[in-house]
Amino acid sequence: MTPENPIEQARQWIAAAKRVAALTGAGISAESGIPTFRSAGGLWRNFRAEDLATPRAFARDPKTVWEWYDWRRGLIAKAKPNLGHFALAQLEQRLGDRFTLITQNVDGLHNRAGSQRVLKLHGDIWWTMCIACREVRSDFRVPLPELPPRCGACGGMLRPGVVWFGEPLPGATWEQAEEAVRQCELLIVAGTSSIVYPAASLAPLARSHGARVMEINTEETPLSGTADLCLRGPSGEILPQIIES
Ligand code: BJW
Ligand code: ZN
Repeated sequence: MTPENPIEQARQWIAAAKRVAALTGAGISAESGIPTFRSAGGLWRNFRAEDLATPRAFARDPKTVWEWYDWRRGLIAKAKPNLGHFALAQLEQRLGDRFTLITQNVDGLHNRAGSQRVLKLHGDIWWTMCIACREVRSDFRVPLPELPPRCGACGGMLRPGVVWFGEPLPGATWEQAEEAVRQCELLIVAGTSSIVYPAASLAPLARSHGARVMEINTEETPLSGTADLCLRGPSGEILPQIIES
């Protein structure tokens, strides 16, 4: 059932909830000019993003995978957070630790919008990890001087500090995300196709613990049928309307 005024409904739910969690995906950064994974603009040199985001692709051809990440790092470095990112930062300011932001994105735009506590389920594009000594470091250079880059400590090959298909999510981060979702009264799911697991299991987990689930997306997703409220449109327009006091 669609309420008469879904924006007003969403505002009321946010105002009434003691604890709120939000799960974001690539769509929230689309209005910052960053292509999503499964849109037409998600293609790079005719590769599908999903075929590059795998340990197998990296083992076979680390240079090509790094070239894709280097290209994305360049786009992200030039991009600015949009009104959707800022609205969620504002919600954190208002609710403090009664709000948890969980993101699948690796672009760091939530941090740049002012969000202080961000649970990054799929890592961060500005982190590198040495495949030999496992050291994780931040590296903000764009472009990187050498592809693939090498570890300053041991000379081993570095990989992007992100989570690829078939790899486990960072354990502590995932546990905090699950806990926040179990505790919340409202889960806002914005700009994700809701097809990548285990992130996509957070909405059903919220519902099974009695929370309302609100989806914000320009298109229908597998979540739409079970969400309590679907707001159709760009998150950069909708989030400010439902969050601004
Ligand atoms: C807008 C908009 C606007 C556009 N406003 N909206 C069943 C259960 C559990 C697991 C599996 C399962 N079946 C298969 C699996 C395995 C797999 C999986 O889920 N596969 C599916 C594709 C079926 N999952 C995994 O492998 C995960 N690991 C795992 O399960 O480990 C188990 C394990 C345990 C112990 C030991 C070993 C293993 C890992 C998943 C990692 C995903 N990684 C990536 C790459 C990250 C690095 C990088 O960025 O390069 O994460 S893939 C990619 O997809 C990226 C994203 O975070 C993720 C989700 O995509 P997202 O954000 O939803 O983007 P899009 O493009 O799909 O959607 C954008 C949406 O925005 C669209 O809906 C638009 O309409 C919308 N939109 N503009 C609002 N302005
Ligand atoms: Zn090393």
